[in-house]
Amino acid sequence: MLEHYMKQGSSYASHIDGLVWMIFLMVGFWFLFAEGMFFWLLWRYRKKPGEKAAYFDEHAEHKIKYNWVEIPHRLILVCDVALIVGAISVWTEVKISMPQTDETVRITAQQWAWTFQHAGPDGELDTMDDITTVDELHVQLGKTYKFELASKDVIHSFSVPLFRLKQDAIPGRVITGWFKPTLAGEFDVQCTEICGIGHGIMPAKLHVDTPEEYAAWLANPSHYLAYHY
Ligand SMILES: [Cu+2]
Repeated sequence: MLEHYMKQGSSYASHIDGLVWMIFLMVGFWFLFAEGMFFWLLWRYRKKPGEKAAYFDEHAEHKIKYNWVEIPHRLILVCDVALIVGAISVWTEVKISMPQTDETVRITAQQWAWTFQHAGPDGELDTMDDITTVDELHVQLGKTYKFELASKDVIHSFSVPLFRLKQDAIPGRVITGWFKPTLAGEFDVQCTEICGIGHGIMPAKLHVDTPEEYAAWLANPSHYLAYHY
């Protein structure tokens, strides 16, 4: 189960996972360090017969305080800078840049279904051979896709865990983005913005096909619901 969700299926999935791991390790290290110090100090300075509680001398202990406060703070600052640089570079790659794409797919969300408009055999959208499907997206392994995401009614969110891709669909706007599938198979798409009573039953299937599988799908119109025109 967990292994299924750990699969990375797009060109940028490992970069996003890298950021998540970076945060996990940084937070994990400081959590263990702080809790470890806390319990060690509790034990080390526990009550002992004949020992009186001592108070810090503000000036004499300055160097100790400096070391315990300043040094961890500087290390945390270095972690923060690394995280900010990593986050900006991954954000730019996934959400801002648009690489050279091979094909465009149009994704329309509505209460409560996904409509996918594929380019068809000619590779162009808005032509006679477009293929429109409901709750079933077909893409080819290794091709780079541009998507145009829209909503007919309320805010939805197009989420493909395999790609580590999530993008809100906003009524009145066409939001563009891209992905490049790197793992063949059948995977989940799910609306991840609560969009009404049918939100929970708004999944779709993503088929990442090899070129042969994709050609077979194109050649058999009974597999899809309707031509666009
Ligand atoms: Cu929805």
